[in-house]
Amino acid sequence: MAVARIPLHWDIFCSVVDNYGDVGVAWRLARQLASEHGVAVRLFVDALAALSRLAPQVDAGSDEQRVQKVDVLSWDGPQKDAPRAAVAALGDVVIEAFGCGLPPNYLAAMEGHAMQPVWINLEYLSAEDWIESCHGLASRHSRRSLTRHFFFPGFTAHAGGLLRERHLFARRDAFRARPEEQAALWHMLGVDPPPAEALKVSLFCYPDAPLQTLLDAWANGSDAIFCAVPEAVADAAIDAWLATATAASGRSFRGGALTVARVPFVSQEDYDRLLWACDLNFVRGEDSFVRAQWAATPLIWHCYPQTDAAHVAKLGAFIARYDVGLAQGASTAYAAFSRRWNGDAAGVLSWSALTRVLPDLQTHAQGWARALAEQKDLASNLVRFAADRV
Ligand code: TRH
Repeated sequence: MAVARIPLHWDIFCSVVDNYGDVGVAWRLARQLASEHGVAVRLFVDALAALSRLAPQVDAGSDEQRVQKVDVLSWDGPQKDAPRAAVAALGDVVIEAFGCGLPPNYLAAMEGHAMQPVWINLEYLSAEDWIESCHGLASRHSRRSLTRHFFFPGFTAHAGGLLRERHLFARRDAFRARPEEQAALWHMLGVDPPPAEALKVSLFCYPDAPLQTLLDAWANGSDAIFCAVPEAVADAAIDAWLATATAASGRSFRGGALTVARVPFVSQEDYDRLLWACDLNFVRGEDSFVRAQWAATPLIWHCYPQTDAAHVAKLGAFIARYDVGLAQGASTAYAAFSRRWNGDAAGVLSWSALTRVLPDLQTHAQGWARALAEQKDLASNLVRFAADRV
């Protein structure tokens, strides 16, 4: 049987729409392809300042640089031509992240090439069933003699998988086994390590989350809560709450049973560690949502808000998969809390109901991560998908 050849040169184009998810996924994928699959990766990003927040080694002022085995290049988006050097050597595989479009001269070069690159549109993650029937489909370009393939990340074996590095679980478990590393993380974040009895929470959400209700419930409760909030997250609600709190130590503020720590926005690696250090993670969008699942602890997802409430359907599809095997009480409390957090009036933001089922959710999160990790990861699936088409 012929062995498929792994394509050696990959170009990834990413346009930053808003936030950090697009570039976060593209950067993670680029690094994994380069380090685990040994391929040469050029990552084109039109807003290097966004990338340099999650990857501080990236110089936002440099048009071309090599960071963690990835060639990072700046481009001006799909309306303008790419630098001539980029077009002179095309990738064997071209990933268009989230339908961002490709530069006109790059498209023309692809069309004119005897061995056309495999062109893949990497789509947004969804737990909805319909993605399975669209995953892998090919579509002819309307004007050019080119074919694009649609690749959907997902939670089942019939989709493209999730980004997961080879030794991720081993690194996570080693970190959790070493209290001194956890203490070092808190110090690096500018706060004292939380007391052992406190429930450690990280909070990454969109500004419209009903945070005030939650902060009040935490502050007025009887159990100690330590909540780490990266800077620029939920500023209005956090600032309003901080005005009622007293300064504790470093970046920490206390009010009732709640301590809020305003921590810096850190690199992707350190953000993983923050998720691993916490007992409950509030995450959002796409990439932090996946990372919290790999942390194998309970998570509350704030889905990227869409005007037609499509995010509520997306949330429902995720919960329908996630809660299989959860005890009835835990499933009800989890769904109600998650729905309300995402603006669905059918939900209820009951912290007391959620906190009662946290032990169940903890066990469940471990089983969920283990089962998901039995599937192939997204980068490996992409490599195979491309190899079958070169
Ligand atoms: O930033 P986001 O809201 O991104 C969103 C989603 O991807 C959404 O689907 C998309 O449509 C929209 O962008 C345009 O959330 P997300 O996906 O979790 O991305 C955040 C990235 O930031 C992720 O890679 C983790 C990283 N991060 C850090 O590296 N350090 C930090 O301190 C924090 C809080 C996040």
